[in-house]
Amino acid sequence: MTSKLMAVLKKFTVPTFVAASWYKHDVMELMRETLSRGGTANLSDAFTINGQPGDLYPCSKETTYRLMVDYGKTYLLRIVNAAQNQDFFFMIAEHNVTVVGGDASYFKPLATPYIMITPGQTMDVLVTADQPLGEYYIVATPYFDGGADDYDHSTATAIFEYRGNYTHPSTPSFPYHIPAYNDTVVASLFTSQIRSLASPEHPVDVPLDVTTRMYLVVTMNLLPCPNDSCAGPDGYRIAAGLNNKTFENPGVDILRAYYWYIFCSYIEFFFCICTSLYELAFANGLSFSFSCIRNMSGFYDPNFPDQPLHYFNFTSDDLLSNNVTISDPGTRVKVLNYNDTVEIVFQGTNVMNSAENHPIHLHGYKFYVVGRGQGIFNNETDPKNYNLYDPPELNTIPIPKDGWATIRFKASNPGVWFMHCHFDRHMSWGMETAFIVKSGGTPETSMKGPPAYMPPCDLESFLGSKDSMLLKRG
Ligand SMILES: [Cu+2]
Repeated sequence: MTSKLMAVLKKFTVPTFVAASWYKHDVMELMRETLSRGGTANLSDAFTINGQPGDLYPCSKETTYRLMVDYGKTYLLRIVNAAQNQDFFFMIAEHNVTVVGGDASYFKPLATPYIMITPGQTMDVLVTADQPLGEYYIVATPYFDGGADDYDHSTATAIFEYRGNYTHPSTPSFPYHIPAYNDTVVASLFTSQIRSLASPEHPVDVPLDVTTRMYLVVTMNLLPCPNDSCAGPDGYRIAAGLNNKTFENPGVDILRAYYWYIFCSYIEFFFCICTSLYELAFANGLSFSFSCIRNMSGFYDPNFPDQPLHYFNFTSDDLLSNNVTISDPGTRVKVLNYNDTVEIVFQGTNVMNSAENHPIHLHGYKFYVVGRGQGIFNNETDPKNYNLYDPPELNTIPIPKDGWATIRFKASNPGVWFMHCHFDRHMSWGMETAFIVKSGGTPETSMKGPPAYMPPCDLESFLGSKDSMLLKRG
């Protein structure tokens, strides 16, 4: 089966379907406004497939994307969800697809009438043009399992069009079995059926001896706002977090700060510090202070917690009090040793009645998803059901609404790696952290240096050019 599958995959160029969000206004301006007000995010005005909203919108019928196909042939399609805040059911009317890969990993072939794909995920599917000659809609339609009715209800379409002599319909066939927009059962069923090939050619390498265990509680949160003037509940600022820690973007990116910390020569490093302090003092008329050294070298804290400070009934409908909603902002990272074997249990919550699935994405790695389930993770019984035989190897995994998911990976890629919810609004509100994976002691196991075009170790790059006190002084 495996070699046949590979032969099929190699035969085709890959038509790609990128589902995305579309806004009438400048999306960056909308985001800036949302963050300054502290309230909810704007909804998109449309979804698109390959840049076109499709026939269900009154603006793009002439330019709706069409995939021309020949009867009897099998096509490999690559589906990408690049939407900002929206999961999709993706389907082709009257055609099943066979999912064979995702996130650049092979899967056991899975025949299905629909896929559920979250922001950040990619999936590779085979589809055979075996229906009567005609035109069939391809749809990307929202899957939304949140409590509030605050999602873009529209559906993007493309067309799967057979070549040949036939009378083209005035309207292509539409999928008649689209799951309900909030059907958590079918969405979860699809995700839970994905398996690695686990073949001799493509074996799995699941870490079995875990050295680092983390239990991360995924929450929506609130932060106090001066004079209760924000647009969130009761004048608070809407935030989000992992283990009640809301990630704050540092003034200098963590990778650069970390690299300078370990690689800059001492002379160069102290030259930077001294120059910075001199210039700062000059700019502000301040006296030299050793506390500046600590602040300037402290762009992040290596104290991201492995577990929440407080355990509570994470999926309760009564999680509205400040002791569970208010989070603790900061730039905290988790430091791993080279080749640590890491297990993370992500626990979904219903804090502020905001339970929904969260597509968690890790940079720099693929991980094995060894378990998923509903409710609160039980650390005695649930691990007994882990799939260590053929778990999917992914880089993005939807954490089920009011449920949990467990991933494992080996920290064999040294560097600084972001991990975040792939709903942009949640990421903007702080639902993320970063891993610093230390080098392994040899050139082959060490983080590479910055590219030649990186700015040198000077004051502006140290402080961040826009926030540089020097520029303000000028
Ligand atoms: Cu999220």
